[in-house]
Amino acid sequence: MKPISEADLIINADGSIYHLNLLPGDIADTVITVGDPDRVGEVSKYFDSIELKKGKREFITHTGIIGGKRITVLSTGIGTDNIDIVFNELDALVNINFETRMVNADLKKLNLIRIGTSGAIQADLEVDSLLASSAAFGLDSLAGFYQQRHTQPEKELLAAFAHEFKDELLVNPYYAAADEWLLQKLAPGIQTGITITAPGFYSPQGRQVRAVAAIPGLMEIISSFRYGHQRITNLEMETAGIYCLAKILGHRAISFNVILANRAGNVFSKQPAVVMDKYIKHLIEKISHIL
Ligand code: R1P
Repeated sequence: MKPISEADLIINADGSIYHLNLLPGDIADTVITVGDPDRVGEVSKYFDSIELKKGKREFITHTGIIGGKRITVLSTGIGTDNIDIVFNELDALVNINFETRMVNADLKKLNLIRIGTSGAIQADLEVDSLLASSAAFGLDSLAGFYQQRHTQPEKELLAAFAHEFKDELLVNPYYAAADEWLLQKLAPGIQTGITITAPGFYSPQGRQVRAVAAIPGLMEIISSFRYGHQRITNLEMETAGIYCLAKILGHRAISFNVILANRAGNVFSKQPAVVMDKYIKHLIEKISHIL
């Protein structure tokens, strides 16, 4: 094995990783990711103590202790292009020796837990409820740049999904599932479903403002899709990239979605900040007790 080059793995002059601005050792083995940089403090306010606050661009990190457990919370910003940066750099921080630029012999498995917001597409999913993504379809192109191996059942599920679009979908959707262990530990009692990760907020999620949609039937196609007992429950912009890269890099990941909108009923939460705070408190208590 050769050392990873200085151009492929950029380390800043102070020894920190290029975008996240973090040193190896700055992150805990359990990392909560949030989209909004302002949400980082909304999570870390529940820590008993905070040992580190760092940031660069939209990537704000706090590491601290809650109930004797070390936890990091980090903002990713919006979209799977940011997930590409965050997940590769988090992995490098724990699995690459920055002195030798060699991959460590013993690879670390991080627990990566997204606490995000999302819109439901099924009428029976209540606004202000919490959903854990059992799996996700990615309509973005991130997975196309990695050697992601779909199993035969996954290939069949993807083919059935793509078939619904006739020839209208100009991207190759991909599929990735949540970590089973994290689902069992953290998601009992929480509704689950397949999430769609879109490469945008407006037309890629079926919204019509002024720009004319290329796939006018997008919402109908995804909400009526059924595969056995499985259905698509919600739309957001990171989960498929998170599940795909976590699997490729050997980490555990789960994505929790606070349902702020119901697109079927055209309803949006009246109290998004209050609801988010409730679920942050609930999840952080669970994480600190169980993991
Ligand atoms: C869009 O408004 C953003 O909100 C959702 C989407 O995935 C996208 O990032 O998640 P966050 O609230 O975690 O950012």
